[in-house]
Amino acid sequence: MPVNSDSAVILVADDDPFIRHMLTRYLEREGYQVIEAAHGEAALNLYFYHVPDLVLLDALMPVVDGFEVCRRLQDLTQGNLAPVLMITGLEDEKSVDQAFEIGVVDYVTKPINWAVLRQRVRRLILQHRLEIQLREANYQLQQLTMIDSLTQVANRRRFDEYLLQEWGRGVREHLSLSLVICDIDHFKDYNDHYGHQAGDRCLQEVAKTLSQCISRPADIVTRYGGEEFAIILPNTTLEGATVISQRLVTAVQQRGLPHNTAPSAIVTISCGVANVLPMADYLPSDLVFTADQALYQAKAQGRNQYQA
Ligand code: GH3
Ligand code: MG
Ligand code: MG
Ligand code: MG
Repeated sequence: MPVNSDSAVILVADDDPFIRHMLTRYLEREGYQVIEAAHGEAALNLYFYHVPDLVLLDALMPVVDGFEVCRRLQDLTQGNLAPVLMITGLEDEKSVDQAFEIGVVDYVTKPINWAVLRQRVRRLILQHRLEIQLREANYQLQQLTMIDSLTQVANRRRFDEYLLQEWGRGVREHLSLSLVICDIDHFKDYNDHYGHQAGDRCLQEVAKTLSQCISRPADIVTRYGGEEFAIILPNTTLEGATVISQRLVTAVQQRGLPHNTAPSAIVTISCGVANVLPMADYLPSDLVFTADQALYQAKAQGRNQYQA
């Protein structure tokens, strides 16, 4: 039974037109889609054009042989190469060792035993697809560990990771980095008055409102702590960060969530803004400290505002 005729694509590279034709006919009858390459260079180009599920690679071809094709594909795909099945007349120990060392996952010998070929092709494609699914699932899981389950914005773990990453980029590329820390005003009173569940809903609303205020793909809103959100703004000047901070303060105020025990009777936030040109001998925590100091100022000067 073929793996699945819907989409499995096999790249067949062989300089012998007769063998190539036989392979193609056989594999197409098995339900696969086949792309033919008559030499190594063509195989390299076609690989990136079609991104096949499997490569059937002749070992001996003029100019760029199968070993070299595999080596270059490994380099260019950085470990994401589709399985390569080598078809070879060479069965000496050195050739076999060399094939496996450069990342060929299996081989069949000429003259071709068609039943063996069919089974190997089937198994390799199934394995490859499972690996892709696993990789995708792992990626999704990895993403989940970076999201705050209550507010759906990035969590503290992601904050730490992203700040470090962008700090490093700032050092290398001499880009300034801004950070805004937002804290909900009188939030303890909010919980005391409306209850903890309403408090949670308020956090969700504020997170959503803050997220709507940022537009660059590199900017991220994170839940830094209980009722504190930190916004990382890579490659952003202090002026840029203050513009965004004002937008954040205004947006939450205009959202108009009732807060009867607060002086303004609505939910508001205070923000502290900081900006640095990252240096190898400073620490990202210095930026957090500066933003925190500014936040303290914003609270001291009456809340519902930002300070830099
Ligand atoms: P200020 O204006 O100075 O920021 O006053 P505040 O009351 O907001 O500050 P404080 O730090 O005293 O209180 C923060 C409150 O946030 C206390 C805590 O109960 C609440 N909080 C923290 N995390 C959560 C959460 O996940 N859900 C809810 N409902 N409340 C939370
Ligand atoms: Mg050949
Ligand atoms: Mg707080
Ligand atoms: Mg607060």
